[in-house]
Amino acid sequence: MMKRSALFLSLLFLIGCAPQPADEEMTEPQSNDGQPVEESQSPVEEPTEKNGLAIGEVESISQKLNSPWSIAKVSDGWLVSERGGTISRVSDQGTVTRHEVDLTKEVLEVGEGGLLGIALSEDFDDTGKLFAYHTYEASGQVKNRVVELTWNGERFEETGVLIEGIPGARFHNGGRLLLDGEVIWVTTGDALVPNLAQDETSLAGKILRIPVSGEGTPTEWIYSRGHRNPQGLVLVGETLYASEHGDTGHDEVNVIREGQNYGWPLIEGDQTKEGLVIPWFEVGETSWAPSGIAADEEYVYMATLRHNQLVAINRQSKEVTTLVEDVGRIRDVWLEEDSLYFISNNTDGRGNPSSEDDQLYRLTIR
Ligand SMILES: [Ca+2]
Repeated sequence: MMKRSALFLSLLFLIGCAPQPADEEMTEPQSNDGQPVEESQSPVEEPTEKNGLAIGEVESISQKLNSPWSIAKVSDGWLVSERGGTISRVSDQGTVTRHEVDLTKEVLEVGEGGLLGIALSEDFDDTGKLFAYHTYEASGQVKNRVVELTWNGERFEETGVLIEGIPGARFHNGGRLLLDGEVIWVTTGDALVPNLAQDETSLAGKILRIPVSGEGTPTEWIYSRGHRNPQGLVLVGETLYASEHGDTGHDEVNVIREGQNYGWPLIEGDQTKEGLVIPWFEVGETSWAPSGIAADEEYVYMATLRHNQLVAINRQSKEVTTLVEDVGRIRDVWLEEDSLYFISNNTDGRGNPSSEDDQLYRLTIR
């Protein structure tokens, strides 16, 4: 990992100077050199102490995932959503079994859209119930919806619809889900129409809080507005964090509170304007394209796409610690006991995949 630092810094410089056509897009070759990961051949090393974290070696758990987007732990392994419309079950031993999802509306895999976030009910192992966010086409327009799925032992079937008609586009579809008891949090993108993020009658550019019962109307579920393309969500204690892509650099992590306006497109990054909330954290001039996030008492852990890193942001000092920087783009992260689990995202046309990509990895941090 250390040997690549110089290369990585020069790449960062190149990326920083290049035009930035789409938030997640890579404009230069990545530090990922296309070779299979070789941890298994390395001797076991002592963890590296860094800013209070004991960082172990990155371990590849499973390989050959197809454009994975979100991960969720189940009792005997993992569920991984894949953009084309499948959900892969990954066993604790790393065996991948890919399953179709029976939907009443077809998944539209376009640009950044497709089958995106999944969120499992707490009793998933008994009921097989989960929620999923996916892009679809309606009357020639790109839209997004959140559906309830049930695992029937062989496939995932749509067993309910929570919300439909969320504005979509080739880019900026949002798509992260977070289930917390009887409510589900949903991030939506501005669907490439920035002003919709300020429009209180539009579901675009919002964070929604939807009762699982479906009670209420969609506009009543708008919890916060002024978001460009939020891609990560995590609740730690009472604090809800969301990661979000800036226009050119200035990606944000916000602490989300009810009724607040997070500024897009009126302000970006640390610009200020009365009545608008400035980010809890922003990345500066160079795009990171943050995606999934996880958190504990001390850190927010964040997967990044353009930045090709998994980072830990100290919740007090906001100091950033690089945890992983040599697997290419990273889409999602999950914290489980002493380990972070995360997925690369090199197979969706924007990365530089190895023959084993995409992969689910594990990193011990304690
Ligand atoms: Ca903002």
